[in-house]
Amino acid sequence: MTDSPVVRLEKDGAVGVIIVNYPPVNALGPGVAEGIIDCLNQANNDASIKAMVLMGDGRSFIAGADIRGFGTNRKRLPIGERTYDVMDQSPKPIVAAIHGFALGGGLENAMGCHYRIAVPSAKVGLPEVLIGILPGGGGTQRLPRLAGVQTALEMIVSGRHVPAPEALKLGILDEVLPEGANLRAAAVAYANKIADVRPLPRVRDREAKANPGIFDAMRKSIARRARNQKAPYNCILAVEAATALPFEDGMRREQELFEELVNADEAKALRYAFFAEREVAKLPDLPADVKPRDFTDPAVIGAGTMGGGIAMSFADFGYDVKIMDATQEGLDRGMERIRNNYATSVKRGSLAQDEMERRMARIHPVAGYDDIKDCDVVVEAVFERMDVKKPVFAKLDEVMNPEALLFSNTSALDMDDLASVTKRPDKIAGTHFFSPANVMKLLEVVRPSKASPETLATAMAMGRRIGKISAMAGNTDGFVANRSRAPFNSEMVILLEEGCLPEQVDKVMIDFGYPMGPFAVGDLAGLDIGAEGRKRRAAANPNYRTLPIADKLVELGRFGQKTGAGWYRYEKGDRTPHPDPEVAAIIKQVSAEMGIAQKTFTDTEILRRLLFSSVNEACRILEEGKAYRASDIDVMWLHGFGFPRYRGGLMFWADGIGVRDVYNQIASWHQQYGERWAPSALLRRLAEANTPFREAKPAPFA
Ligand code: 3H9
Repeated sequence: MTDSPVVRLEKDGAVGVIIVNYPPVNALGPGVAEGIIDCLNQANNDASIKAMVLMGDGRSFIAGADIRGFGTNRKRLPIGERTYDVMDQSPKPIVAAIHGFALGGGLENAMGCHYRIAVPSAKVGLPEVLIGILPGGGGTQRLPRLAGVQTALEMIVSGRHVPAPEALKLGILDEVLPEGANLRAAAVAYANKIADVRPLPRVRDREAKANPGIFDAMRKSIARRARNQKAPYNCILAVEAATALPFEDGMRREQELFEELVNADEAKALRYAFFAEREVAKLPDLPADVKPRDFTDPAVIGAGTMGGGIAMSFADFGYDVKIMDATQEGLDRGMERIRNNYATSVKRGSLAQDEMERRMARIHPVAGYDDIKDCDVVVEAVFERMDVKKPVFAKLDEVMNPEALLFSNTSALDMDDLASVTKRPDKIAGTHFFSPANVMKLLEVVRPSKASPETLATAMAMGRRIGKISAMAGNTDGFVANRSRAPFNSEMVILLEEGCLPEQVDKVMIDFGYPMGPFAVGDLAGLDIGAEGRKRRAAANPNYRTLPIADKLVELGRFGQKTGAGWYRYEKGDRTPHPDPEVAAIIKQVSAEMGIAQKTFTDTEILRRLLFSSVNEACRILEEGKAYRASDIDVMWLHGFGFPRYRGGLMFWADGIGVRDVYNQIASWHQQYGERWAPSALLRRLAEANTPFREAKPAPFA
């Protein structure tokens, strides 16, 4: 029997098997809900069918509503006529048979069924909050009834994916099949077994009871991370409604709270971020048939902070990884640091002790090049200076299997120059991890001119295999992430020259949504590091805008947290930044010496001075063909710099202001401040045509 192109009904004895087929992940795209309803009705009208199974073809059960449909005019079925309503009315039992993912509308449909079984690798969840909405298909009313209010609250507010074995314990699933079982056969057998059970166990008929204090406690616990956002709070209100209202009224309340969110800026930005993160994996100018190479035996050179973090990333995702250092002492210290980092996670409760031991056992310290010569990929993470990296690459080229890929964790050096010391420039790329490398999600893959498509595809895939979001960047000074951020870093210090204080700028950026202010971040990273880069750039470019206040702090030995003083002062053993009158005095003195007039700034001015400078640089990066898309730069800002996700990213945020307003402001600052604010040619063109940044056509990748 074939009914709709995206959902079909097949008969298996007395069981009607309803199969969703909407590749790649069975989102509830056009026609899917209608198709399910149609099949349910047919099966209920067929006297030879005693029970039904709902399942998905291909990779997944149902991954949720079709996110592309939100914010469009696509009509939803009204309450009372949805799949869940038809399931509730069904006189015959329905079994959800889950593999892959049952997320959002997928889990909501599964909870509309009378029974739920799954394969062990399946995951279930209500991740709507992550795209700025709430479960709008009864999830906020059914999950508290099925799994208890506290569990539902935690799952809906976090949006986390719950593995099947845990979902079984939480009461969301009725059975998890043994490894390797045939899901369809097991589901049909299950349906036959329960075909005559009456009354039918409907989730809606259960009660959701909770201590009312848990809702305020949840609001309090998310206050910091959910600031400026509405969706997490509406999620809490909707679950609260499940405990206070009869089911039908709760459904209406859920709908009202959903409608408040779905077209708001927060949801638009989060949807944009979701698709930008998928787009960034696509490399449009590589041959379509290029395949990443499989790798099994990675090595990391350099056991410093970055090398250790990179080795941890491999170990965290199941790889055995070798790590070496120039000296035994460096290697011992590096292994000690890795152990301490894991131990901190164990102490915090985010890692189990036995898992820590398993991960430690995957990191193999080795004495020299001979021990890594058979590895298939190497990530070099030695000191960030060309004269240190070049001999390492020359040596690697000499000892490694000629097929091995050699990657460099550099944050700024010329990858073509580095590749030139080897006889395999086609097998070399940059892999720029962000610090701490085992925590930060961004991996910038830097593309030297001779890298082969396979090398680039493998570097991108390597990042994804170790839990990173890989983004391709051109081989330009600072690559894409740091280059687009550099003007922001200068502008924040220039603001001080004109009358701001570090704590004032930090407050504006925290209010905007950053987890920390940029001056506090500078203190964490170390002010001496930025000073090195400035010296190098000033030597290369006579027009380079120096930052005398920052240089003065470094001159005074104020390197940040590690010296107890930087932009802020720190008490011994405490990382809390305290505004420092000494810094205010230095700022005043240096500004006076520079003869710069002092003024006061509004929060909006501070925000725009920082971010517009970077928008302009991002346009230059695009016009030079150093990035594929504006949205790739947004992904880099989200995962490299902690830009607030609910604002979409740097360029999406700028689009919210409007390309013409951004251009006019930059042009006016160009008049006032000179060349550093010269608008890029691409920005001017976009403003003339009123084309949004996210639709900018960059030059071909160079
Ligand atoms: C919801 O359900 C609301 C309800 O309460 C009802 C309200 C009325 N829609 O990520 P991948 C695409 S809200 C549209 O690379 P993976 C994705 O863009 C929804 N498209 O695969 C990509 O396309 P392309 C709640 C979707 O294996 C392709 O599928 N559900 C959707 O790494 C492959 O995706 C969610 O929030 C979708 N729902 O991860 C789940 N899902 O190839 C969102 C995927 O053109 N999805 N696509 O780039 C995910 O988290 C992951 O995609 C998933 C698979 C874990 C399922």
